[in-house]
Amino acid sequence: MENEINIIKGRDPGEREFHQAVTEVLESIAPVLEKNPEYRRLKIVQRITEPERIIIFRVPWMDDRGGVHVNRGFRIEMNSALGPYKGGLRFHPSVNLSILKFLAFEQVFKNALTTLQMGGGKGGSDFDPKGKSDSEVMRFCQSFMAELFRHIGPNTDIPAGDIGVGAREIGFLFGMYKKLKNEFTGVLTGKSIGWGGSLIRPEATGYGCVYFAAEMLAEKNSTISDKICLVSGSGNVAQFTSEKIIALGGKVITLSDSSGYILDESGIDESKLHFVKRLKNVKRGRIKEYADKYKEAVYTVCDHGAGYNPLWNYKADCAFPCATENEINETDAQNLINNGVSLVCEGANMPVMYGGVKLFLDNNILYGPAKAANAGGVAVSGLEMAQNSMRLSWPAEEVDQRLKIIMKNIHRSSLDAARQYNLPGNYFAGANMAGFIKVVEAMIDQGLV
Ligand code: NDP
Ligand code: 2IT
Repeated sequence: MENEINIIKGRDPGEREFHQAVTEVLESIAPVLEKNPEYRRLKIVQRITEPERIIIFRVPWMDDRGGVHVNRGFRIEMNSALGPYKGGLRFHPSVNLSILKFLAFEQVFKNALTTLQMGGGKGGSDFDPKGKSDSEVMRFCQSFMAELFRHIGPNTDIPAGDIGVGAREIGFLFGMYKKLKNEFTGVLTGKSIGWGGSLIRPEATGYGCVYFAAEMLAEKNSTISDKICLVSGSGNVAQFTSEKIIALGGKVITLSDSSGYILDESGIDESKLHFVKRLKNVKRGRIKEYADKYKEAVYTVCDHGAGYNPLWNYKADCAFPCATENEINETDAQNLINNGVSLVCEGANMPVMYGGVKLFLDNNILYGPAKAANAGGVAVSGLEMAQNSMRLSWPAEEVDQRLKIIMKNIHRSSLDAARQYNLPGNYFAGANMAGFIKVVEAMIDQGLV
């Protein structure tokens, strides 16, 4: 296995995040390869780590003062064994090929776990929507879609949102696709409810993450009720993770953005969360403003050079990292353990570094890995596609019920796979194995393509 990983690293040196994701998956599915020698003969590892297609393109756009800008657009079409490529678009200055390849790779197995018919993909741009006017964002989205439209379609590749891409961006992208293709189809998910979106899609990643945490706790005869929870981020996933924790009787005491975090030991209740939603989704302000408004909260500026994040260093029961990748290093993981945290459930993609993952597993922390725990978002995207195909919309209760069942099934299949390979309670290995086997069996059925 080490040899295979080294070949992948040597082929694309410098793709740090991609190598990290590949190493985590390949190390945990090693027992599956041992048991199935034909996977090696068929070069499954080499095939599954090589994207089916990568599209990179220029995105020129004009700001409100007439200044010209050029960004880079990407779409990684990773694997279509289980269905059309499916996965989000990220607009953030840090976006590069390595980050999108890691996200696309993870998406393949995540989508497999949902049991819906979706392959895996990811895309985006190094465009920074922060501080841009609505018209600048619109012009950027239109230019981005002016190239992307020829590569996607409702049966080919169906993008959605991720960091920096929410309902506003999906609307502008959809409008341009429709104009260019002269077709009103379900080519994007995360659309607004009035024109083809699904109820519960905005909530789905966060709600699903908490449903997954509740399943893990139920295994230990426990519930979310009265649990003190650390949540990072303050975007889509953090907001709805917090909303569901609060609804189930838990207490959320932190939220963050890339500038800093707030600690509110009295608990972020429904009305404070409503303030955060307006602050982040309408005003597009900073989390610091929470502490300006609520005097019981303390704001701490993020110190990137500190080597640890103090947000993860408070007495708590549960942690829900919902901001971005690699936000919990080994020191943070040890701090969480020392503070009595017994459950870590990932709303973000790959928020815990591999050293931290190993610490959680060694210390019997209930650890819900991203590809299982945050699969609720893409699962409801799959349900949005189903509703679009039928030209029908299901009521919120129905979508939520289906989401709950899907999260329950992902929890079960991860546990079952782990038990089958003598790793009881190891959701990390279990989710990787269950997702991997499903994709590989489909690849084998479909021949060498
Ligand atoms: P949003 O853009 O809505 O929110 C992102 C949040 O994370 C913001 O609070 C942002 O702060 C913070 N953040 C982003 N980048 C960094 C960084 N480099 N350092 C510190 N903080 C950062 O995105 P989402 O909530 O949609 O996504 C959050 C995570 O969840 C990502 O890992 C995403 O891949 C994952 N995810 C999202 C799904 C979805 O359906 N949206 C589905 C499954 C996973 P700031 O405002 O300062 O940038
Ligand atoms: O990481 C993810 O699963 C997402 N950003 C959601 C993808 C989707 O297609 O809904």
